[in-house]
Amino acid sequence: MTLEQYQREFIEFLISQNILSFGSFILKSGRLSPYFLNTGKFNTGESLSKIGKFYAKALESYSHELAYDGIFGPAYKAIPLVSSTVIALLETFNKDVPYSFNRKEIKDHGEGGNIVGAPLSGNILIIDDVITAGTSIKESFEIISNSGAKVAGVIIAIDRQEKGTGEKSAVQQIEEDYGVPVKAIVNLDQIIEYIREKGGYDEQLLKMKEYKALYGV
Ligand code: OMP
Repeated sequence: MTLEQYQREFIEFLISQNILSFGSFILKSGRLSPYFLNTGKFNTGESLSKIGKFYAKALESYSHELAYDGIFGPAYKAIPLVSSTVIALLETFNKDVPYSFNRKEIKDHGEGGNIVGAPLSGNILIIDDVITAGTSIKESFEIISNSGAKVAGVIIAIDRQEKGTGEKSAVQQIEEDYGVPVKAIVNLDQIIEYIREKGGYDEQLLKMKEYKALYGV
């Protein structure tokens, strides 16, 4: 398992901000998880600025596999993620990328339409926080294809690498069903590697490994 420097810094940042926490958490799927990613805690200017830079860095490192014309962030949680990522792409990599997000409410007056920001056309990358079973992300695929655009791929913060309904992970299933790459800034194996390298997380490490043995792919 290799960990690039920015990935190490990302995990460090998540832990320091309590965005990645260890304990006992009931997931949407009903599973009891020893760790949880709470991106609702990207709630200051500094943390938002940093998360945008990490997504941008990951997008640059996957650029040979992931080509896109615009980025879509599904409401509500991915709206600040897409906004901070396009700012970071401009400021760090000098790339001015169109972005958009959806409204959850149907708008029947004014400019109309459910998409705010750049019109969806060409190859659109979806940005989101975490995929466990893959339920939430499917809506984004529908929104993009209903607009006549194509999904270029997906970028998320953490790939939990756990089984969906079958033997594959939700990420693997989406890659197979839609034929697009799904990339993460880091995955569960890398988080495990990080806490192993760091030391002092013996109990958490044990629980993460148990969880992986039970639900991992
Ligand atoms: P799926 O829709 O099952 O892919 O789950 C994704 C959603 O699960 C996220 O949008 C969150 O609401 C929630 N979640 C987290 O935010 N962080 C986690 O570490 C795990 C989950 C989860 O419940 O699986």
